[in-house]
Amino acid sequence: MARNNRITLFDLQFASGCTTSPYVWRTKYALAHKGFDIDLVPGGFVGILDRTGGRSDRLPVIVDDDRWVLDSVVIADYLDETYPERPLLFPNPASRAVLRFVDNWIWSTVIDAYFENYIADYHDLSLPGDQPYVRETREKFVGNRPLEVAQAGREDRLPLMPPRFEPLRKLLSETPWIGGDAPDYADFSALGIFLWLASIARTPPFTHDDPMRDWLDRGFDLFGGLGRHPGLNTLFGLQLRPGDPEPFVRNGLGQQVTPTNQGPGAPVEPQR
Ligand SMILES: N[C@@H](CCC(=O)N[C@@H](CS)C(=O)NCC(=O)O)C(=O)O
Repeated sequence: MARNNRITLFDLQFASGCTTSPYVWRTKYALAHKGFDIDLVPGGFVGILDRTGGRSDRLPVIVDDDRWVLDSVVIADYLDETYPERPLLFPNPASRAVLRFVDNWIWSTVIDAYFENYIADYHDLSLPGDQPYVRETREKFVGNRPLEVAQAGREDRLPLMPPRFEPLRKLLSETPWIGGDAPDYADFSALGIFLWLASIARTPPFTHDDPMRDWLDRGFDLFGGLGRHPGLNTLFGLQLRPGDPEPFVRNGLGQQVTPTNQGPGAPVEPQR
């Protein structure tokens, strides 16, 4: 298996050559975590079916020697099952449950919140040959409006988003990685979603001092800077205006939701 330690991965790219799909991003991290070199098959949205020989119209897809594996989570399971002697993506049963929670929460917090705010950029950054397809399919996701109309006014919406990330900030103030002392697939999944955001965010979504930055920087630096493609935009530099909400709880990191019970007389009020 994996002749010469190489596995083929079909990429989903923008014109810059940068990966956009969060599912492909996490598969890149999964392959790197398992110690494989990646043979990348470049390409965009149009022609996935042809590139994969009719096997899939969605990506990621990997080929390990002659074995084709579809779907990012199936790929992660395949890698752990086939190569159990290499670092595990799901080191214990809880990691799978954490992945589900992180996926559900971050998808609704990030993808749903940011999709329309960057949807015209998403189109413009696509390969020229993909743009008609991207416009036609994505207009349906934004209520059949022109992408430019959906994106308009984002300067009023973007400052409302950063406070939504407080649960992740709190978690990361207590642990270096979502997976604990070392990153696991839940980190790679979450990093992949932020890398999707970095692939489209032509105006930054977070303030320069956002506490998530340390984890994001460490995550993007993993595996020789896997998340540092020059086509990616910085996530930091959102300019707030008077009246915008505080983007995160200052000096509140590490506080528990309720104080530790130290016996009678201990404070009981929830801390926010
Ligand atoms: N459950 C699949 C989802 C894959 C998926 O939806 N990929 C998207 C990119 S994020 C895709 O290939 N889209 C093709 C298209 O929009 O035409 C996985 O985890 O691999």
